[in-house]
Amino acid sequence: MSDEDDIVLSELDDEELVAQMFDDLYDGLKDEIMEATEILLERGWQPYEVLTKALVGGMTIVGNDFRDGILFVPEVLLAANAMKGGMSILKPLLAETGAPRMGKMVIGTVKGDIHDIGKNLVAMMMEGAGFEIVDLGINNPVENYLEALEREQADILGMSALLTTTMPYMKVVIDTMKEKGIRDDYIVLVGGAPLNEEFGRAIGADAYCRDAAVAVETAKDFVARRHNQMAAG
Ligand code: B12
Repeated sequence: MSDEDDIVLSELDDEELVAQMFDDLYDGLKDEIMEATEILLERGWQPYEVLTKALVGGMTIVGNDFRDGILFVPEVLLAANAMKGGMSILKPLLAETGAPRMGKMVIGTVKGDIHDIGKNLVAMMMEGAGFEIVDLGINNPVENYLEALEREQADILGMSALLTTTMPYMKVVIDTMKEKGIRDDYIVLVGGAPLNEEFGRAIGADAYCRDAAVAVETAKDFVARRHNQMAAG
């Protein structure tokens, strides 16, 4: 038995508990994360504080190590799953307290493509960063995207493709948005292993994101810029 097994979460002070949550998220320990989330709430923490300081804080470390090749997909999925446990407790409370929303993203893998691991990771990391996610799943024709963007009043469209044969379909979606005069109403982010920055630019996306951590940073940047523009006039 390691020392870890002897830790009683409720006996840690707030600072120690948050540090322990960072470790537990990193290790994908869902039960521990849920218990610690409850403890912080009982101690009077606001749900939004628990989300940003404990869960998102921990997930940022996971995201950075994933980006830097220190953590790999299975570990990140476990961490994301642990985080989801904590979020399942906070979600109803956040809805009540009206925590500031980062924005809403519609995300899906394009028509003809069934790869969804990367998309799911992006969705989870974005959710962890405070974005609301509408996940359309795999194999999406242009109509699915357009319908969801309008229905959900989304801010961001995210498209994923893992095949060289399906990535051109992203351009079909963006071109259709242009035809309908709605392209500039949304921030369009694209990703998937075969893509690159040049491709993103060529098809008229706002940005190509090489991984989930970059997706979160990029989305935050664009949303902040949008808010500033709106404030300016
Ligand atoms: C797992 C996998 C599968 C699984 C998919 C399971 C699933 N549920 O997703 C299965 C076995 C089903 C599969 C099927 C096929 N696959 Co496959 N697959 C892979 C593999 C090994 C890993 C992909 C993956 O999940 N990577 C891990 C994730 C985390 O990385 P990621 O997807 O790149 O996502 C990250 C970023 O790209 C970015 N990102 C991704 N999406 C988005 C979206 C947005 C909005 C943003 C901002 C960012 C972003 O962030 C993510 C997280 O950091 C790749 C090899 C590879 N190296 O990519 C081949 C690969 C993609 N597959 C390939 C092929 C050919 C196929 C098949 C056609 C095989 C066949 N003959 O049947 C079928 C396609 C079926 C179809 N119609 O889609 C080829 C594609 C070659 C090409 N040039 O097009 C690859 C490259 C393998 C190879 N070297 O040949 N595959």
